[in-house]
Amino acid sequence: MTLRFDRLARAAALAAAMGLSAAAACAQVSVEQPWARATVASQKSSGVFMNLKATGDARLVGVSTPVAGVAEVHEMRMDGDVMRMRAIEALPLPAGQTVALKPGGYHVMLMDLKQPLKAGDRLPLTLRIVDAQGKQQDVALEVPIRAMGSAAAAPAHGADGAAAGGHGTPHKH
Ligand SMILES: [Cu+2]
Repeated sequence: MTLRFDRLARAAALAAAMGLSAAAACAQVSVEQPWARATVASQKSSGVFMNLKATGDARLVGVSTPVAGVAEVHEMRMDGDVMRMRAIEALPLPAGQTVALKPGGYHVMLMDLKQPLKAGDRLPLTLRIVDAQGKQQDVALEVPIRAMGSAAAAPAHGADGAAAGGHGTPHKH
């Protein structure tokens, strides 16, 4: 009788644990304030920025958009006095924490743009998220395109818009 009760209790505990892990596998990722930097005609690259928050531990492992030949997640870091950026395999999204993609920090890099990004338009962007259980989900966004990151960063007459602002450092991979 004792043994049987014990088994039942274990079964209940197991069910609870499975319930919990099932909930964790559905980690929801919320995307706030996404925006993409508008480009001028000759410009072939730009950045997309947003705040990401996952309900459970997850990672951003990829991005894609039909408007660019290449879309990558980049980080920026100081290398001596030079700010450099490079592609990263995955951006960790710890549970409950807001991870900011912003000029001068992590960002989505669009290269080989097939058309200029016009302020006021939107661009489709898909985020590929993998949670701690390895479950993959795609989050589709319509990202507003804006002319600038902030008023201070706006070039008055941008022969090359990329030359101004936090994202303007030369691209070095
Ligand atoms: Cu970049």
